[in-house]
Amino acid sequence: MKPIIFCLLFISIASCSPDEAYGRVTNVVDGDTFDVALGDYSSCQVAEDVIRIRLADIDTPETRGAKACEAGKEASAYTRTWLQSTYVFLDLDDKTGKDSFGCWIAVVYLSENNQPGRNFNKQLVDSGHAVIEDFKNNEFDPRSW
Ligand SMILES: [Ca+2]
Ligand SMILES: [Ca+2]
Repeated sequence: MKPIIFCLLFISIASCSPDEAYGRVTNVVDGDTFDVALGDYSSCQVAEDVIRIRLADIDTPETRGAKACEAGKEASAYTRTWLQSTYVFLDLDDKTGKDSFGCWIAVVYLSENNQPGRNFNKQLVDSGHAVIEDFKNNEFDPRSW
């Protein structure tokens, strides 16, 4: 039995994919930042139980500071409506990982029938609440979304 379990674990860690981590959104900070309480099998790169996610390669309007605006609040409300208390799959950045604020850079997939479904990064752009901003220091390429 044990070799089989090892194999399965190895496969899930080796594949760079939408299901590197899985968990429930516990707190939405703003349009592109939120906290996820990780589920049991999200073992790979992450040691913490709750991680803060920053959506990769997109930019939403600010909700705080000098550049705060109404559009920032609307983006936050949109993300809260879609993600608060829901389960999501995460493709974490394998290149840099966390940004300078300690947030994991990730592409987030909505859970549909317990499988990674819609790409939420793309959905936020398509809905008009964010724009693409392709940072080169991560593994993601928005052109492939
Ligand atoms: Ca990854
Ligand atoms: Ca990128």
